[in-house]
Amino acid sequence: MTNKNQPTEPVETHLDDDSSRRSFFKKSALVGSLGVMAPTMTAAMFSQAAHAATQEKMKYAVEPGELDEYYGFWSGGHSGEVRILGIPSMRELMRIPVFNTESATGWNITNESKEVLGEGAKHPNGDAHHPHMSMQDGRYDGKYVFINDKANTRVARIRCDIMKTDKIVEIPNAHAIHGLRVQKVPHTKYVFCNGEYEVPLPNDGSVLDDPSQYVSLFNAIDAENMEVAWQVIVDGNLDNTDADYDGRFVASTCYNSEMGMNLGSMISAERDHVVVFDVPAIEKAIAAGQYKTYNGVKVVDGRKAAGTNLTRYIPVPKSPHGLNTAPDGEYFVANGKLSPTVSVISIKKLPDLFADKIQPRDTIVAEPELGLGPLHTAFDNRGNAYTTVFIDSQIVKWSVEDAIKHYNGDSVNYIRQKLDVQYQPGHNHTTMGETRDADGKYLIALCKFSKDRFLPVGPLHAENDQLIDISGDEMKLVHDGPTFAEPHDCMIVHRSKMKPSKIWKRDDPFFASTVAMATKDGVTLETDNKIIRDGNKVRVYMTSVAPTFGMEKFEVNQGDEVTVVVTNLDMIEDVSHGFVMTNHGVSMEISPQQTSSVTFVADKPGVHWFYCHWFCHALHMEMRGRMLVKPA
Ligand code: K7E
Ligand code: CUA
Repeated sequence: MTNKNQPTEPVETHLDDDSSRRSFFKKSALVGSLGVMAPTMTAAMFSQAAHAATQEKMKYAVEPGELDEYYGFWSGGHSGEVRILGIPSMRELMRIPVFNTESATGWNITNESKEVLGEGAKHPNGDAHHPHMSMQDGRYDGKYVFINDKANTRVARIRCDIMKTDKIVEIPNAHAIHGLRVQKVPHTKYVFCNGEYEVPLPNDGSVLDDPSQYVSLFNAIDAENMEVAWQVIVDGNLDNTDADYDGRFVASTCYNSEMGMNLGSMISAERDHVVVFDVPAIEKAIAAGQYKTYNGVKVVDGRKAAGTNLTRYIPVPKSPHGLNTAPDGEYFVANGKLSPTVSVISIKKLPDLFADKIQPRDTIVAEPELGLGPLHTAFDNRGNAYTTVFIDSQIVKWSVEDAIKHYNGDSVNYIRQKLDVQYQPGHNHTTMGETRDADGKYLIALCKFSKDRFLPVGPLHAENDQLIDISGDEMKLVHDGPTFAEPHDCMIVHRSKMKPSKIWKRDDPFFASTVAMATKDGVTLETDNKIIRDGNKVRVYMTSVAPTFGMEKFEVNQGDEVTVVVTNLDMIEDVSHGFVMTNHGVSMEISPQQTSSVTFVADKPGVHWFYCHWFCHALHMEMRGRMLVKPA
């Protein structure tokens, strides 16, 4: 299969070379059409056209000082973080470290972040794919964003008031958590996620090279306490997932029903499947004790051979990928990947499937053919679906209703438009499109390649998040947004749903353990600057008010384990301080009214300056002090 947009031969880019510039400009519809028309245009016509083009562009401009209409939460892929972008400006507003180590905020350096990371603090990496916000009755509630870590089989929760990760759970038994979505209705009690890879259960070394004993697990995590509520053993592996709008069904794609251990065997069968889970039936089975416990988790058997009523398997063309629920709650859409089609599954028919009144294939109500490599589908509020086709490098807009008519023998054309994107889109996402509030305004295409769209920056290229206006009859590409690894997935929430804090509250649970430690030491964090010695452990408590730390020096012995606790007494929004201990690999953020702490060993005798690394004041450079280390 070839790709017309993405030549595979190496291309040398010379910015001053005319031919490459011409091909670059050809990509721009505006310049391209003006270039052709210019000779026959009068000056007046030209200025009118230019004016119209400027007006068109202004529609999407967010002027300096103006605020965006939407928050976009972007998964940072293998950077392990989450980013917040404003939409439509596509400006990056914030980075939220999650599974990575981050030096500006001190993530995986401070004691507070290490407490969140737990055992996972030993993993400096992550692979964050699917960010999804908690919901009430199928609508975003602005409370949490959940995200998976495929690299280390974890799920994290971000608190949307402080925009910090506050819980991370490592999922036992499963291997490589991939697809993740939340329960939409009646509210997000569970976060659902898929173990993508197949391993023995338990994976303790007693079974090794015997794939007949491997399984994949579907997981439900309690969204409040972030513990695994239960797991379901399935046939085949699991890829992506989504939930319905009734609180009963969740569906996942499986691309390796063969349980193959290499590429050839994974793609050998003509059909794989979508597995549908009946959540209340699973809860009932657990309540009735029909489970086995592995590594402390209740596991039920949803394989066909188990003959339970917990799951049903719907065959679909081979190796499906994305699984998306239409916002009207009517359909699950499974995206074909190796098939040019997507399979539309009627959620209304699923109760009959579970009651064995109909066959699995009877739940499929359409199979529109969209192009090469359909991966993910997004929706507007007018009955249209938007599917990324990876190999064709396009977004295909299609009518769900017409696709159903076509499947029933009507010769209607269900394709509304195919739009080139640059290039190779994986996910796409519409504004509010995974909720009942889908508003059909914007679509983001998250493209894995960007060759020739941006200034070259070395062999590792930027990737490309493209903003598409979908409010009219035609999709219009309106913005290119270069991005660092990786434009994986995003979710877009209207700003009216969000209520982030502007400064910390002193009783925030994020630093409650540190407050408890201070209380035990008899220290009042808001007033005291004190050193507590406890054997060779030294706790240094200090305040900070721009531009000074409450302590200009402290003395310890070489080899002491030193914990520095800083409380930022500033009340002024945006006056964050930092704390860096020079030459000790120590840095952390202390935002207004926050307490942060860090522990390190003072292993080098001599004078070591500590300083504030968040610019806070005209005398920020002077915001520093000394640690005096007496030789052992
Ligand atoms: Cu399509 Cu990890 Cu969301 Cu990749 S999965 S694209
Ligand atoms: Cu405090 Cu810079």
